[in-house]
Amino acid sequence: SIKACLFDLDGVLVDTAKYHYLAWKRLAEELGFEFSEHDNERLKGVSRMASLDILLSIGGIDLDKATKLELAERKNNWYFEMITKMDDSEILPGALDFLKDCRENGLKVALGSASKNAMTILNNTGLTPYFDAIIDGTRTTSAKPDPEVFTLGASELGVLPEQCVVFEDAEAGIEAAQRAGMRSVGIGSPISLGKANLVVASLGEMTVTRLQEIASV
Ligand code: G16
Ligand code: MG
Repeated sequence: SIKACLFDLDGVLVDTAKYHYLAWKRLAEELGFEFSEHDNERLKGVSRMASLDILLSIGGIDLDKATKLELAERKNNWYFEMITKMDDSEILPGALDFLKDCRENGLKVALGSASKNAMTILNNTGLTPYFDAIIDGTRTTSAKPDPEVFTLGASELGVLPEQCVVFEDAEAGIEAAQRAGMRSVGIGSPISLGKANLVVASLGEMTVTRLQEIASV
């Protein structure tokens, strides 16, 4: 049976994508090109430096490593300024109730995020106490679709991969879950998340009862 839930952060528990977008857009404008919300879709779930590479390719710009590190730091400073103002009103619909439901039913809960800013976001939204383990971008070396973030989460919780369900809004995250040998629930559109065991529009559609149904597939 299912013993643990592993949650992605951005797009599953909170909508920080809008802040990432504003910060990347500002950087693109300073570099002299436009960066649309449609372009931003390509950055979801992707690490900071990989996001910068995508952004620069959209602008047709080639830069050396040192300049790239400097630009990534500038973007992160703008982003950090925005997330320090976050509070619990920015938790996505249904997320808090489902986290409580998991804990009340004795399930273990872990975070599996690519973000190096995850602790700031969890603390500002008051979500930190709901987690038994927190795996974020400061603790991993390989980005999703590599399974590292979820494999580490399961081992820290003391559960087996087949006892875990991963909640993800990104295709790369669903693939990471599969490569880790875990079941997955996609949050968003069935078109892009078709490989998940179940796709829901938000965590508002999830219950622990529904979770055990996934275990039988
Ligand atoms: C999040 C976002 C990505 C972002 C990445 C790294 O991942 O979805 O857009 O590029 O974290 O964030 P940071 O620059 O804060 O380290 P996740 O895994 O929570 O969806
Ligand atoms: Mg995400």
